[in-house]
Formats: sequence, C-alpha cells, structure tokens
Amino acid sequence: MIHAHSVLVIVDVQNDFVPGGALAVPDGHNIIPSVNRLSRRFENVVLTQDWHPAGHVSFASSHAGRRPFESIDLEYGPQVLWPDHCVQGSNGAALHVALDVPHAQMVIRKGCRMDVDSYSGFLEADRKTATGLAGYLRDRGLTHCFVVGLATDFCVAWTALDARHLGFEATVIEDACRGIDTGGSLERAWNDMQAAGVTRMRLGYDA
Ligand code: VGL
Ligand code: ZN
Repeated sequence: MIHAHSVLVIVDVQNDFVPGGALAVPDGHNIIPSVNRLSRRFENVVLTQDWHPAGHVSFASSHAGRRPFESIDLEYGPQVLWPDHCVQGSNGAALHVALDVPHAQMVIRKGCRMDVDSYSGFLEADRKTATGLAGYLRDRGLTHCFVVGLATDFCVAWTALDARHLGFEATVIEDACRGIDTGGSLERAWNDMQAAGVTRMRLGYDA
C-alpha cells in the first residue's frame, strides 16, 4: 500500500489549529502521536503550513460588520470568514512542538497572498495560483498522496481533492485528521472526496 512513490502530506499541524489556538479544531492535538508514528513508515514526507499576512482577506476582522464562520462572496467565489489565525511569523502559525517529523523534506506555505485564501496545499482559492507542490511531487516521481492533519473538512479535504484533480492517487487517513464541522462542512467534504476518488482509510491505532 505504502510504496517508494508514496508521500505523506501532513496538513497544517499548527498551534492555532489545536485547542487553545485561534481557530481550534476540537481534539486536534490528539492526532499528533498518530501522525508521528505513521510518518516513520514514509520515506517521503511533506508538510503544509497555513501562512497568512496580517489583515488577510479570510479574516472576519478584515470585513466591517462580519463575524467568524459567516460566508461572503469574493471575486473567486464564496469564502468562509475565520478568526485571525496563522499570521506569518506568529506563534500560532508555528508547527506544533509535539510534531516530530525530522525527516520531512519540504514545507509548503499557503494563503500567503493578501487577497486569496488557500485551503489546498496545491492550488489557491482563485484556482489559478499554484503553490508548487504538484511540480515538486512530479519532479520527484511521487504519485500517491496520503493526507493527514487539520482540518478534515477544509485543508485536508481540499488538498486531497486537488491531488486527484492534478492526477495523483489520494488517500485520507481519517483517524489522523480532525474536522471543524461548520454548516455541514464535514459531511460535504467526505461526499466530495468520495466522488473524486479519494480513498478513505483508518489506522486503527491510537499511537
Ligand atoms: C484551515 C480554515 C482556515 C485548515 C485553514 O487548515 O483547515 N481552515 N484556514
Ligand atoms: Zn487559514
């Protein structure tokens, strides 16, 4: 199942996405031991890091009269508004200290542009701006993305969907992910992933 052309993509295991953080994913910290243990089975590991400038378009605080978890229409489509989170260089944006993947070879930072969000590790929300991850994987002959991390229904799902869209195999390991689940987002994400040919797998261990 895991082979030389497999890559583990660890999505957004950052301080702001665990309890106590600015955009806490319930139980988010509890995936970290499993992610660490799983990572030992992969020769190829890539991390993503949500990395927004202060005043980013995805922050509710950037839109007068708007509150977190409301949705607005931007040029590129609907955008959920979030509490300020993962501001470039802040402690909240740092990778969680318990994440232990010294053999990870690449960190992709995304959502770096003021006016464009990016849940996906591959393509930003304008659906045009590439992060470079697809090119990196192709250059290295990596064909199967195993995706874990935070949050299942946003950055994990969009990363897995884009992996399929860009011609990679994609598997989401559901017990090494946790979701935000706002407005039915978790069920929708699993339906979309299934329709796109993303495989859903369980580790079955609590590391
Ligand atoms: C994420 C909402 C906003 C995520 C990032 O990592 O799933 N969700 N920014
Ligand atoms: Zn974000």
